[in-house]
Amino acid sequence: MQNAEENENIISMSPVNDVWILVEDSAAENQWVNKVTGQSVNYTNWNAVEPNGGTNENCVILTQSRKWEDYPCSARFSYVCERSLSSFKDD
Ligand SMILES: [Ca+2]
Ligand SMILES: [Ca+2]
Repeated sequence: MQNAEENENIISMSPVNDVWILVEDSAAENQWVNKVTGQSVNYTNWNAVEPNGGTNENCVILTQSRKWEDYPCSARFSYVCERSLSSFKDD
């Protein structure tokens, strides 16, 4: 999850369900990290009252309102996987 465009892309791929995005603050509260890259997130799109879960909610879902909400990591949602285009190429 790098930017607003990617946010939109994920919404368009998953028109029905809320989905996990691989962003967590499980290591340090309110220090949101992209689990794919290991980097701090420089783009966020929190819903109005979010994040509001403190240490009980360390994972992030992308809702149909295009906003992020922190959520307990034990909940079940679909995952969105990021993959670079080169990994789809044939040799
Ligand atoms: Ca948290
Ligand atoms: Ca929350």
